[in-house]
Amino acid sequence: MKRISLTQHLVEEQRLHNSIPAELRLLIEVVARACKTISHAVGKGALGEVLGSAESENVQGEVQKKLDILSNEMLLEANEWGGHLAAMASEEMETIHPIPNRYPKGEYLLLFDPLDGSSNIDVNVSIGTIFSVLKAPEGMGEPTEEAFLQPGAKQVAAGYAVYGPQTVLVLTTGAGVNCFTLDREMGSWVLTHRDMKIPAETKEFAINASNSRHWHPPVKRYIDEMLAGETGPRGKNFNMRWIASMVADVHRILNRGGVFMYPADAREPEKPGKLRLMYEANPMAFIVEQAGGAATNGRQRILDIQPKKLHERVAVFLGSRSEVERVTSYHFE
Ligand code: AHM
Ligand code: MG
Repeated sequence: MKRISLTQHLVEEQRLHNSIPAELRLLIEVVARACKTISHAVGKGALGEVLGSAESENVQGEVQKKLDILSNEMLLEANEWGGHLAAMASEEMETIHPIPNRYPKGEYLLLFDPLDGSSNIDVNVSIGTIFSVLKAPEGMGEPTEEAFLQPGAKQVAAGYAVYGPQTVLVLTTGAGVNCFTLDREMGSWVLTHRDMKIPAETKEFAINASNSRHWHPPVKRYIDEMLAGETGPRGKNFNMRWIASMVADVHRILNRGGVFMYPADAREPEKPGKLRLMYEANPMAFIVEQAGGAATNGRQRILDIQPKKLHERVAVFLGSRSEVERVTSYHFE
């Protein structure tokens, strides 16, 4: 197999599509390098004394794990000094993180969920990093939270890493989706899955069924119809998977199709769903659409939503196009 490194791929994409200027390439490479460092820490587990809770909560009121905080620091440190960013924002930080004055500033904004799937950290199940890249608005002086509040359609790049049996990095810059596998001996990212496409049809769905008593009628109907199997209205049997790490569930769907759901439900109407728009739903929606799939909040394309605040939550239905269209249409009946 001829090995194509992440760097070579990014340089060639720039030549082909003119979509990855040098600063953006640097940004992606720095994020990828930080993911390598996180992967190493995750892989050490108990031996690195990195498991368990830190004695703190994040802005969402969730208890932070030691690795949540470590991963956040690794991403901040890696991305501060390169001159490619104006500011960063993270699930683990209440406010934005401007680039310190001692470093030059660039034109990009980086958002991330440093370690997604926190409940899986201590039990050796796949977890990952999700990131989203926006351009800072023209003429922006000191970066503010408002600068980040752009619809997902404005993303110039998005990606995620999965720390699982293999460490992989999935990336889009708006010209399809490619996957790189970390060669752990060489320490390099190697292109292993080119132009990934999600099958339009599927027989697999992912949802946390323990919340079913809170679901709204369109979601209940959609799931009930699938559970009814061959003799029900769908006329076929469905299979269910739930890893509780969005990165791992989305990665499965990117490889073999499926539909992933974290709906809003009858609890806390001011908090639609669990997942966050800016650094979970938007980057995943960008990737899924670039792979031929679809992503909505049940009523609207996720990438069209105008964010109102940095840590805003959103309902998520994403994956195989025909299933996302079906469950979305049920919301209008
Ligand atoms: P996190 O960012 O705090 O890890 O939360 C997000 C995760 C997603 O990765 C996953 O899909 C979901 O939460 C799992 O939720 P649940 O605990 O309801 O299974
Ligand atoms: Mg998360």
